[in-house]
Amino acid sequence: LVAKRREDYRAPEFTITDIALDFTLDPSATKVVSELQVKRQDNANAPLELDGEHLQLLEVAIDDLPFGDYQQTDSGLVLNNVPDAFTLRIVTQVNPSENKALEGLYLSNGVYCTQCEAEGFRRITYYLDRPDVLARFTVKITGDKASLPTMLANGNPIEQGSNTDGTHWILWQDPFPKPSYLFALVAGSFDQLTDTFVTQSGKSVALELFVDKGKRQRGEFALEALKRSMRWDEEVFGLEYDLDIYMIVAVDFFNMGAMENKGLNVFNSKFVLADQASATDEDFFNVESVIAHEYFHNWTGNRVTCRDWFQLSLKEGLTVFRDQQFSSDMSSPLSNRIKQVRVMREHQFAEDASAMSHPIRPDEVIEMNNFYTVTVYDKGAEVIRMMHTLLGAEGFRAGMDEYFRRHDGQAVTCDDFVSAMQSATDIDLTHFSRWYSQSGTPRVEVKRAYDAASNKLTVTLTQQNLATADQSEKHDLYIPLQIEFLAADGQHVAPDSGMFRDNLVILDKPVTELTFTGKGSNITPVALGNFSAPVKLTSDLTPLEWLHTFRFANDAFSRWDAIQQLYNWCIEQYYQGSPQQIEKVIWQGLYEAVEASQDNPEILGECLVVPSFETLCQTRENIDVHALNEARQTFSHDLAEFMSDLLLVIYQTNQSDSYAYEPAQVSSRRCKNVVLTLLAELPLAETLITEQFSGSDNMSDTLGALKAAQQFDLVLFNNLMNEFEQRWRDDPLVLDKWFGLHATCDRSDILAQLTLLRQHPQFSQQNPNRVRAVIGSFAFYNTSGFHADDGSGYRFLTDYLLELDKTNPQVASRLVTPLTQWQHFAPSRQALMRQQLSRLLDDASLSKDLYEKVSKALA
Ligand code: BAL
Ligand code: ZN
Repeated sequence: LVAKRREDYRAPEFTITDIALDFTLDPSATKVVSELQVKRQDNANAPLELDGEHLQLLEVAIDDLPFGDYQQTDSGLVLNNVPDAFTLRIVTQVNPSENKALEGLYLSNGVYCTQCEAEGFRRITYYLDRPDVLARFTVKITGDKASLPTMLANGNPIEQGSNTDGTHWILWQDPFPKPSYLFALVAGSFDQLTDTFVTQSGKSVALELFVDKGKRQRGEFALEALKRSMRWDEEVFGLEYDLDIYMIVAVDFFNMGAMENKGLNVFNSKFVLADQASATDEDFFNVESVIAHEYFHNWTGNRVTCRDWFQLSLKEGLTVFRDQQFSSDMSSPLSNRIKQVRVMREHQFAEDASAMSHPIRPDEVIEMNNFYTVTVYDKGAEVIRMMHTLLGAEGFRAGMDEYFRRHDGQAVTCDDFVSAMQSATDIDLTHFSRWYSQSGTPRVEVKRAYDAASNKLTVTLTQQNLATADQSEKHDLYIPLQIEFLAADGQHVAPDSGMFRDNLVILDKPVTELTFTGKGSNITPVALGNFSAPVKLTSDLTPLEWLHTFRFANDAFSRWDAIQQLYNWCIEQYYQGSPQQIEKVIWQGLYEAVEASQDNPEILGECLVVPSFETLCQTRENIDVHALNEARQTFSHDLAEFMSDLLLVIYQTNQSDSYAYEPAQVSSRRCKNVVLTLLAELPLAETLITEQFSGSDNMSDTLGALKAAQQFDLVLFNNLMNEFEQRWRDDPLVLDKWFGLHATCDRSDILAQLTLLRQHPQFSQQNPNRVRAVIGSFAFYNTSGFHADDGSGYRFLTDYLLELDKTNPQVASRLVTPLTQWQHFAPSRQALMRQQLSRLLDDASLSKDLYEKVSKALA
């Protein structure tokens, strides 16, 4: 298998200006007639090489005459001796019901739907399936009138009619030229929600949301979220919607979260359906943010798209940043920022430390689906955020305006984006743009040295960029570091010079020094405010200084982070077998920090979450998994015990009367449930858990009780889980939460439990949500079970992936991730994990998705 390289990009030899598609839908034999207007782009006599996979070719004609001078290959169709401009007609047949990979055209619970990004269109018809070929699409769909009353494609419906054989047809036209990955078709029977949005220029847009029959009420929140997104993009970026109709369809079988097809988003139903009884606050949040994300793609992705797939972060990093800003405006900046940083520290840092390390703009790809990663998305968004920090909100907006002015309607590169941003700032972004080409997580160290003779304190900020699996040579990066300095009395002090702006210093060389003259030695640097750069920070702060930071820092994120650093330090003392190093004054300090925050459930709810096992792994090497996991748990237990009286008070004061999804309630509920999980370390929690479970009027509290019960004791957990199953057994989306809780339970017979879960009537290997809920939850989050000392957890995952890979390689390749991230663990464990990776590689029919990740992980 050969990797494609970014540097090998060549402009296409032909382009397609128009495509007319004609679908006759049939579950096992859908006929696709495609009529293309093709134009040669260069003068050479090159053949036309079209992409195509899993297609049955029925007919080829050029300018209405049958054409036979072609070869079919594994990956497409090569047409020789074609004219410079011509009409190409290709007829193919596909089998949607057999398509279990869920790419191209497939059936989701009886609904025809498509997924074409990145390279799924080639499973529908032969085409130049690359993002830099933009064509106007016209789509005719014919299907059974009774079972497929709704038939949708991109753009506007322009004509429809009925046939005498019980079928009907509809013609859709999308006036905006687009790449094939943005094509969509949906046909089925739905409940429909409709609304209207009037744009800032007064245009009326019809909004239509399609959900499974009987789920209409669960779609209401998503529709409201869509309207909020549309308004926000107008207000913040001046961007208005461009078609007369915007459609969203929720389907049950979907590999990704959602897809931004022009005018016709297709969503995983998990990110559309939400109501008080069935959805947690987190579900509501996710629905709103994914709805916004896909909507924002209409400009950042669709109007301006990617030249090639190596540029994926051009649209994804930028659109994630935009949805993050939106969510932050809709709810709370602090909890949003913490959520984003948790993703970076738990998952992105892990990816960068693994064999899959890649820059946000990758250089080499075997299977593009493997690069829809936390690096391209979330680190990509962090890079955009740094530009926002450097340019300021106004400068950033000016740069965005210029980006659209230059590139609307084009397929462009990350360099084009940076160049547009450059036009809006005096800061030279050349050095900064290395963030696009360099992989790995920079380390930044903060150290202090005091010279008593001159009464001068020097704060040294060192950046270090270590080799990664994909790149041995590294360069210094341009790192905007938000920083504040606290004196012993909590007052802020400023260095003699060297700041770029108030509270912002630029690290653009290996070592940067800041000095304080005449201010004594007792100054606490509070670095990485608001997580201003995606780096790992180490510093010489003492535990008491972390508490000092919590008390006095201005930046709310830094206050939260100080507590996290202190927890990390405490857990390390347990891990080293010397918890007595944690003096009474530190326990007391933590108690007082919590006590002082009682009227702020938002920060309290965040501060009372102990760093996850995965986060703890990112700053350690040669890890003894069970010792670290136990250290974390014992610390949590001792923390809960030390402040149990206070936790009880907090639990009682954060009870709300009736449910509403609004920021104050969400914070308070989260705080209450975080406290309940901590209290679950103690015997007194049983009554609280059972009472919360039976009295709950919403899914957040119900799930909070179940999570606490999982922590508390297996008997209670099983009882409540059985009750929950009875209530929700016919609701697969809700039951996914139940599957996930079972799969993450710390119990010795976990593999037997997983086998039972796989036999559950609601489990289906064809449905990615179910697979992720059971297998994904186990592999990613069941530390004790997945990392069992005998390697049985690794073997279980491997057995499963060998099976799943035959039908859905994309999902299999996502789930292999924890097995490939062995780098931080002790050598004996690495060997066990690699043993299972070798079993995967031994499979001669392994998909290229899995091959790419597994072969790298074994290299
Ligand atoms: N473009 C794939 C799904 C998403 O990021 O919106
Ligand atoms: Zn996206």
